Amino acid sequence: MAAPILVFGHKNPDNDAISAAVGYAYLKNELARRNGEDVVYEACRLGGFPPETKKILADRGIEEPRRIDGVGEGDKVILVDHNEALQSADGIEAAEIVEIVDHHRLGGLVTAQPLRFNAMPVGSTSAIVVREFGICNVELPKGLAALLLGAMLTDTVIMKSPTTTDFDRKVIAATAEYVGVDPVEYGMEIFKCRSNPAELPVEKIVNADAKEFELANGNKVYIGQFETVDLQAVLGREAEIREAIKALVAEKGYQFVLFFATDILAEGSQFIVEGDVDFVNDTFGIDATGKSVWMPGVLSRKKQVAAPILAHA
Ligand SMILES: [Mn+2]
Repeated sequence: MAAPILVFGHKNPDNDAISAAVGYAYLKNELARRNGEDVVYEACRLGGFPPETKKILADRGIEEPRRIDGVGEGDKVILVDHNEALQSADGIEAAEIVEIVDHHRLGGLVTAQPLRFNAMPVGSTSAIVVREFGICNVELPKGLAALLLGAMLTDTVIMKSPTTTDFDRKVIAATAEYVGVDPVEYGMEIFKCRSNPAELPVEKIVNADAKEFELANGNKVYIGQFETVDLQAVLGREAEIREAIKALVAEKGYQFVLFFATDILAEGSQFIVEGDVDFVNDTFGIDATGKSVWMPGVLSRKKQVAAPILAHA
């Protein structure tokens, strides 16, 4: 048998990146079996587990996806929850991308071969994956449904994020009913099983959910988000966080690093910026020079943070 087709989400994987990969690999294997195709799909991940993902996988008896660091010539891959080379596996330019399932902006990857590209402007990749089970008429196992539901709830911040669409609300409601849980209660449980920010190493806070982006001028920036039910515990570490992101600016040559802690209960985020702070100040009309700034209503990196930064000339 040929080598497995690798299915993976972005670097510094969040709950959606890993859950969507596990769910989509399962669906593709079921379809391959149905069609008698001699091919295997393997869910992988490009980094450590978020605590909630590890817990749901264990609770539901689902095998943990293997960690890979890079891909290369001859590898066939399916990208989920991203489509930008900067956020993908090292060596992605040499691999063959056979499919993409995503809910982000287009970020510049070029392919040699035609591919299946399933993109929707919705709250999570996992919701697109659940929809595919329905379209393909493949039964979604309850444990996998619980995993994907968890990812739909973390990616939409329990449906509070402005990225949440009617489609997301419908898929979440139907999946929660199928699993037999209340979606809001289940979502709160998931957020609470994240580690206490007072006890985490500062690198984990800064890098847990961070992505690189390239500005129009070719410079790279790093935008990290930490979602929490305990904002004060994160802000108690502000000086350490500032030192850590200052070091990232120096080491990696980022134009700036923007770290923001999102309070999912108060529904807003606290910005901490190092590097070219003026760029961020201008983009948002704020003064984050040497001090952190509260941004009420800001919950989505994609829509409310990265998009305005990338649009800012
Ligand atoms: Mn996502």
